[in-house]
Amino acid sequence: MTPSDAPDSRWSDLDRPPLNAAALRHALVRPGALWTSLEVVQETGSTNSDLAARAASLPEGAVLVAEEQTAGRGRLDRSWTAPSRSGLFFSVLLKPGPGVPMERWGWLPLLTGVAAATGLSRAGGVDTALKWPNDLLVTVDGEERKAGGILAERAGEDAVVVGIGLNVSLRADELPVPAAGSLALAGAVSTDRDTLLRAVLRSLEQWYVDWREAGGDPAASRLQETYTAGCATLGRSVRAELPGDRSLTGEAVAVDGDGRLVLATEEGVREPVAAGDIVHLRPAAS
Ligand code: BT5
Repeated sequence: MTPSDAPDSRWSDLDRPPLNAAALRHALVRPGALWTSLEVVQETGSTNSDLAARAASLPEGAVLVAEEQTAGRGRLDRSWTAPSRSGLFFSVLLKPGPGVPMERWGWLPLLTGVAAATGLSRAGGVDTALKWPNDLLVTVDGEERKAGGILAERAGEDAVVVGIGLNVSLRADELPVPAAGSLALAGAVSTDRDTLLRAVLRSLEQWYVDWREAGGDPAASRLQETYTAGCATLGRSVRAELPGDRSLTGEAVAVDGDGRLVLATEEGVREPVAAGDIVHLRPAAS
């Protein structure tokens, strides 16, 4: 092996420079801003777990970023894996407060998806689509691939920790599962992680503050329509794998006011799905 392709050589890191925590802090953490602190750690198990453990003692707006996670988590005890510095792995602490009724907190993962997609298209020059509820898709060689995932978890009475994992420079031979993709593989114009993280956090701040000011109303904050416009699941024939080993097949026709995916089944019934995994059965019409 030559030094440049030896995975553990220091030369291999030239393609994957570390994040610049001081510059990120300078750009994002200011008086009056949502973001109140930003910490970058070299390695941890899971940024969601770390932030959840500190949720009671930290103010809203804490951001924790890891260069590498050794026990990154997805939903339902699944894992999120990616090589060191190959992407962005971070969590934010949000405390929507009494102005947002708790039944609307379910919009937070969807809001985060909209914010990430908007930020990435602006800063990365890459088009991402949302797969309900929480995946960010990119197109690689004409195929939809998962380049990002979102995990929102309650932390005590008043807080939610939202974690984002995003594949930035992952190469084809590094993909953890065949359905994965990365911004680089999708032809992003920028794969600079500082730039991308700044853009995603700025966008998240804007969407979250507007949504909170609207009392969490997904229509008034235009969240519902923006999610709908960016959602690759809508208009598709899908299978919803539901809790308890049940499944439901139909056409995804809407995302309702509670953030649920509404399926029109063959029996002509409209069934809202609140939680579950969605399998896209047919490719998008376009
Ligand atoms: C998710 O779960 O997609 C949410 C992932 C959230 C990860 C972030 S990283 C920062 C923060 N700290 C954490 O510990 N977690 C959050 P889910 O929809 O359950 O999808 C998990 C599935 O995605 C796995 O079972 C794999 O099939 C697949 N997967 C794992 N790693 C992947 C990757 N790097 N790229 C694409 N797919 C991946």
